[in-house]
Amino acid sequence: MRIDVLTLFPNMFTSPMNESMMWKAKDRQLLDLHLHDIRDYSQDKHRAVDDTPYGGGGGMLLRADVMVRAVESVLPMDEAHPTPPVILMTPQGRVFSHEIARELAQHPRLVIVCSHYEGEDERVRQLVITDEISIGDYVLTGGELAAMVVMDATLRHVGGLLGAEGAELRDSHADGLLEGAHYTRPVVFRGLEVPQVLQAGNHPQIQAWRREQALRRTWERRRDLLRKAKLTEQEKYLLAKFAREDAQRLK
Ligand code: 6GU
Repeated sequence: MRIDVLTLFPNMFTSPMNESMMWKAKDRQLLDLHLHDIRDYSQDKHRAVDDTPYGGGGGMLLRADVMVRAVESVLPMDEAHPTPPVILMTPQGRVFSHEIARELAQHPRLVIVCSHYEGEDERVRQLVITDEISIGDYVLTGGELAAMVVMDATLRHVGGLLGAEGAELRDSHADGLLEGAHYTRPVVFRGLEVPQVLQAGNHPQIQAWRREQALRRTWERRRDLLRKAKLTEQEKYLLAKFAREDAQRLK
């Protein structure tokens, strides 16, 4: 996948993108990352990229001419190449999720625009932006960290990045549930023992136990996720049991 990132702070990406998974993605040629400094597209003698808003109110906005020139410079201009999604990172976007990461991973190219200051001239959206993404309900000083979150989560779904085949299918959120507990050696640590069922090595029993643990953890921490999860009759029965246990504790 080719990703072009437009940013005022390209250096913010160098260390994170050269470690761990992102480094692996580049090493395996699953990621072809191009960083572009928005300032290079200013034609102003002071390399200015922002200006004051019409109507006052304070703050500075990224200028439409600079931003549109920057985006158009990275878009393929021939018929043979379809226009990639041009994603603006902004707290006003749709909230990023596992599903959106999978959706983005289907594209051979993405263009990611990092917003800054108090935002951008609305005509940037109207002219070149095709999608807007937020990573949650809080405000960051710029879109760079959010862009890295989106790239990391997306690249995990691009073929061959994950070590164990299909590890992304076992992830928290892949089936709508959180993951349960995991253990490695030693069998007893500070008096805490690995559950018997895992030690015994009966795989159908282990599968059933893991599913119940995932269900229990989701019930305890993120009950909102259970409404969307696909559950068997047996699992719905377990949820009813958890609810009864909660009710017992309240008595
Ligand atoms: Cl994408 N940008 C900024 N500036 N703040 C955010 C965000 C993005 N997502 C959540 N907060």
